[in-house]
Amino acid sequence: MTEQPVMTEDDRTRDPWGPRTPHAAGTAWPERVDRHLRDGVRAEDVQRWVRSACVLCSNGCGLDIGVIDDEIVGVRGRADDRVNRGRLGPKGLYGWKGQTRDRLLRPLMRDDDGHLVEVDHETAMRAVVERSRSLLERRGGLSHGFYTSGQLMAEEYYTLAVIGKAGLGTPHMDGNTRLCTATAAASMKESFGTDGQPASFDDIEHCDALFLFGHNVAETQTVLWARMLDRIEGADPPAVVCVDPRRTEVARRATVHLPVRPGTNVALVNGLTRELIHRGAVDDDWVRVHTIGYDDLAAVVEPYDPARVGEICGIDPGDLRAAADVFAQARAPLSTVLQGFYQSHQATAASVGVNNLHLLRGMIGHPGAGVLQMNGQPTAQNNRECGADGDLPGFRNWDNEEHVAELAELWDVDPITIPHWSPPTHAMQLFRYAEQGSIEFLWIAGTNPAVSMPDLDRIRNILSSPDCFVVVSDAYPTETTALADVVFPAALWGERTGTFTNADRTVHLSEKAVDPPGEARSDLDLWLDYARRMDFRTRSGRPLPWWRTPEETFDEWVRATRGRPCDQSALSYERLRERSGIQWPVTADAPDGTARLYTGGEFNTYTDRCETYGHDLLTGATVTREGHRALRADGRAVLKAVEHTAPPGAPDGDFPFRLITGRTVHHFHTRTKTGRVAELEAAAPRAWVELSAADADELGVRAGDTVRVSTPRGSLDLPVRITEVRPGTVFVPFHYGDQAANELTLTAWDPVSKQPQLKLTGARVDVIDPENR
Ligand SMILES: Nc1nc2c(c(=O)[nH]1)N[C@H]1C(S)=C(S)[C@@H](COP(=O)(O)OP(=O)(O)OC[C@H]3O[C@@H](n4cnc5c(=O)[nH]c(N)nc54)[C@H](O)[C@@H]3O)O[C@H]1N2
Ligand SMILES: Nc1nc2c(c(=O)[nH]1)N[C@H]1C(S)=C(S)[C@@H](COP(=O)(O)OP(=O)(O)OC[C@H]3O[C@@H](n4cnc5c(=O)[nH]c(N)nc54)[C@H](O)[C@@H]3O)O[C@H]1N2
Ligand code: SF4
Ligand SMILES: [Mo]
Repeated sequence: MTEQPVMTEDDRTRDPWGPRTPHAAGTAWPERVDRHLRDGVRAEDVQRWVRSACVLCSNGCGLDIGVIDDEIVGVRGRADDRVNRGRLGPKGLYGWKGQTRDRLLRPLMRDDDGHLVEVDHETAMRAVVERSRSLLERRGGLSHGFYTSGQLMAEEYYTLAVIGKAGLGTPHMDGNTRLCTATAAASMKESFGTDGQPASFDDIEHCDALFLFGHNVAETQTVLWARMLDRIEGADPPAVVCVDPRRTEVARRATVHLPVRPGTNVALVNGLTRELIHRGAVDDDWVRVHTIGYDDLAAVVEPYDPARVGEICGIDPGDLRAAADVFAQARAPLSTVLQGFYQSHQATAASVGVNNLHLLRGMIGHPGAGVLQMNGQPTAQNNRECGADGDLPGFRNWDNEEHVAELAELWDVDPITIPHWSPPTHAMQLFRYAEQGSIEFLWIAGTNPAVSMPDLDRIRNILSSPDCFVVVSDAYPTETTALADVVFPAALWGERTGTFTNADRTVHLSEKAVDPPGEARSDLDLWLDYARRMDFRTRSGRPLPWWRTPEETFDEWVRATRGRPCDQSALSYERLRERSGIQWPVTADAPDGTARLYTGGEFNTYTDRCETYGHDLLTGATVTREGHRALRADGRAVLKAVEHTAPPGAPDGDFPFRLITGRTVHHFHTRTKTGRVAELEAAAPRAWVELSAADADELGVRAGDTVRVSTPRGSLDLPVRITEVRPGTVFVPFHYGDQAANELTLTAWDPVSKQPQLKLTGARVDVIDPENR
């Protein structure tokens, strides 16, 4: 192999994707190594390069952390990594710099006057355990709730799942993954029987059509977009179809852009499905052998002719036909789906609709053809696999007694301890229980709900209520730690060892590079310490959990996956040190991992194997075990569709605009890291609102003017940017705690995945008289 040039000095904040390495269909993606070191540090000064992967999005780019004297001084992409072949984007290159500023160094506890004051770990943990014990005695496990993250490590989620389910016996446990990728999981469970990404990023090299449904990949997974661009600019480029109300960078490079009216995705996918059927593009033989539900599906979509879809979605019917032509003719279509679909009122139905398109053509499980129901956060997949989002570990079905019994056996506890009498509590319900007083102990780790949850005024009230004891572990002071009763300083990425899994099932090991600052501890250590003091025990009297180190925890976790769709039983830290990124399943038969699922057209829909018995996509009503058995899916994928319905909180006379919210390339979420990095902060220091030129004209405002954006929940004064957003729609980034988009959003969610509707609120825009500002 020839040595690849190392790209160092380019300013990746201005050129997020870096230079092109175009290549032809079916050929390997070339390497290009990106590196960034602290000012004044030369590569040869670095004493150690420590194996890791980036934790600033679900792409999971492999990288090495450069260390001098117990300090992180830079990062370098790993050329041998299957995900990025050396590349890093702006967050990956610069994000680590935020880890060295303003860290929480000691635990905090609220004193009698209501102030948060520094205490030692012993005092803080003793207070937590006392409160937890007394509640457990008085009220039982149901008084406890846990709200975590998509940014911790597999070892941490699994340990928490065991503590919550086998120690406390509470079903009140969820992640911010509910706001993020609950719909990815839900849509795959409905169609294929279990969670688990069918496709591989390698499919980008093989596809001849790329469909991006509500996914602004150019800004949110910059390295994945670089990979797509290298196909788009190479020989035999794929056709690109973009579904997004804004003319994003993806839309600019698309063959067809469908700028749908927010909240109408189901009408769109129904229209595309009908077009496939009417074009005779359905692979009848494949559908007959490998799916169920075709007749009902065809009946539901039939009324969605291009004219009607054009009207509902506000798009040109000719563009819908053009997009359908691309899908109908593709030899290997690859689709990605993300928040434009997930954070809406019919999220699961719309995302299942994309699965349907692939199933109808048998375009799944072979090179280039497949679906990526994307993740967003770097470790969202682990939260789902390990069961810290309420699901049972290993994609087990809470409604299946045998699955519960397997876990009881594994953990050596009575099956009755493991909550399985009702569906796990989803995040929005968890906060509702805290609001109503039934949850009196809430442990929050690795998330900042006082900025990221909808309807913030309500969330702040819940967190600051004296009736709920709130424990928060975070690395920085945040809007959420400010409302806590106890705060633990957390060790961050690079300061502890653990594993995480990206959006195409690739597991990486991230090794500890430096010590955490002050008294910061990993979430694993915090939860193990809590469990020891609570003295949870197995049936035979062994401490529960009985493991101590990250590696021991990982070995226990992979044991829990044996025989399940996410089987990682042949994976170990040792293997992960040999190879940069391995895709599960990893078994004795497939020790190097598995590129694609469902290659033989057999799905996880057997009643004894599936993760859910399914739902009515319209109402969310659950299907029973008997109902599922009667369907006789038995390894066949499930086709299902529903009518488009009007979204709650849609525009009306007082609030005529459609407000959508989302991301910008330079910041990650609530900016606790990226807001502390000079390069990224300078690139996007404050919030704004995007208006179309037509709406700006109508309102009589110019770029830079301040307008007031109001909804029934609140209002924000924001400077205007004029962009190519669809007229009638306005966009606000959600990153800024001091001007939080979630002051404006509503409490509403998809009936199946329970993912909140963060992408649509009726809003008004008023010009602020400069005199009265
Ligand atoms: N720079 C950056 N990258 C990130 C993150 C970050 O904070 N910053 N976060 C990571 C995480 S956790 C996630 S979940 C991902 C999210 O990644 P994306 O889903 O790509 O990001 P969003 O900006 O939330 O939403 C995507 C697009 O949905 C469009 N949209 C809004 N409403 C609708 C609709 O009704 N229909 C359709 N079809 N589209 C609509 C928006 O215009 C927007 O361009 O990004 C990950 N990567
Ligand atoms: N309006 C609107 N709202 C949204 C969205 C949207 O598009 N629009 N997107 C939603 C989505 S997809 C997501 S993913 C969420 C993200 O929302 P959040 O998860 O609330 O956002 P983050 O800023 O990533 O918060 C993570 C917190 O964990 C801390 N942290 C990082 N690593 C660790 C660790 O190892 N241990 C501990 N204990 N703490 C750590 C960080 O400092 C930070 O405070 O926002 C959701 N909210
Ligand atoms: S694409 Fe995602 S994982 Fe890769 S460097 Fe950027 S933020 Fe990190
Ligand atoms: Mo997310």
